[in-house]
Amino acid sequence: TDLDHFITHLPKAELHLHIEGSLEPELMFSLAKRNRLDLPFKSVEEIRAAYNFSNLQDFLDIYYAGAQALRTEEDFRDLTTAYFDRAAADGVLHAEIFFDPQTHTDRGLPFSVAIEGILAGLAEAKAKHGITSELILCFLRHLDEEAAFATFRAAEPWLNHIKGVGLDSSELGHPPHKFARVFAAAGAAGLKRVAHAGEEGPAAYVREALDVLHIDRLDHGNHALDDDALVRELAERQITLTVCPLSNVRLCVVPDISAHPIDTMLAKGLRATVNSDDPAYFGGYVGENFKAVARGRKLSREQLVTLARNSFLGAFLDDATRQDYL
Ligand code: ES4
Ligand code: ZN
Repeated sequence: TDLDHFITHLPKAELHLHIEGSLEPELMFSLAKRNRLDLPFKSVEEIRAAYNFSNLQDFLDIYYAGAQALRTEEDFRDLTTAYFDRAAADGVLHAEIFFDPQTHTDRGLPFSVAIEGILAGLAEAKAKHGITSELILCFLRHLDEEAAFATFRAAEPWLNHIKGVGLDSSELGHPPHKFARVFAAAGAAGLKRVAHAGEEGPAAYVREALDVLHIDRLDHGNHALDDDALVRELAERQITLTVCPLSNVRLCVVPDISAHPIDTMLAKGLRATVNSDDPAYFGGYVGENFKAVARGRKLSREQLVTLARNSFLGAFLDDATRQDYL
């Protein structure tokens, strides 16, 4: 349709994408075969049938299990190039992607395997599609602060290739302040700081992410809407929110797409963006996320342009490159 064409060709940046969450069942199967692993599933259909979540933890259990198929640098490179092929088809010009090193180092892979494979994929995507990218290292918040520090130390040889740090995994019970010191160390090392907050957690976690972690960008932020003073501050400071509509539906953060607050966020002056989170698990890449909210919330072309433009305003680009994209 005309709307689909408009969305596909809208230049956009993706700012919230877990590379491990782009592992499609087909690739999971072929990696398992290549690595001679036994998967707990007999078919691609069986895998997809298991993707029936009702909350974040149900999803995370399956997401961490799926990541076990990733064993070699080549696996991480293939994962990354597959994502960028999809992104290119969706009109993505720039992507800032998350990776979860602890998911891999905790099962014995060296830190180098994941990052070197991903970096090879990023270089290939630039050569093949011209897509620029940045890498954001996420700490798993269900693990302790010392584990996060150990991960930060392991990343040291690659800090020139890492734009920022993030915070993901199980939100409830793991408030941002748990990682205050490692975020301070990352800031002192010149890294950007982002954090998942207000996905399942309360507005108070968003407040902490701002005041204690000193985040440069907010991942999700849905529950910030419960606190008017917080919304006013986010709007005043033009903090970018990386919103993930299909993820929100699949993890029951919102009841259905017609109830998604994306346009409410814009109306309140928030710098909201549309992103795909874990597209292999949630039913669509960034273009599908745009289409879902465009139809579900009857968004105007102007609102769609604002959302796409916000992605470049919120990207960690230098001023000259940002101007080129805008
Ligand atoms: C995630 Cl949707 C979501 N939330 C928190 N942590 C995550 N890791 C991967 N996807
Ligand atoms: Zn996420």
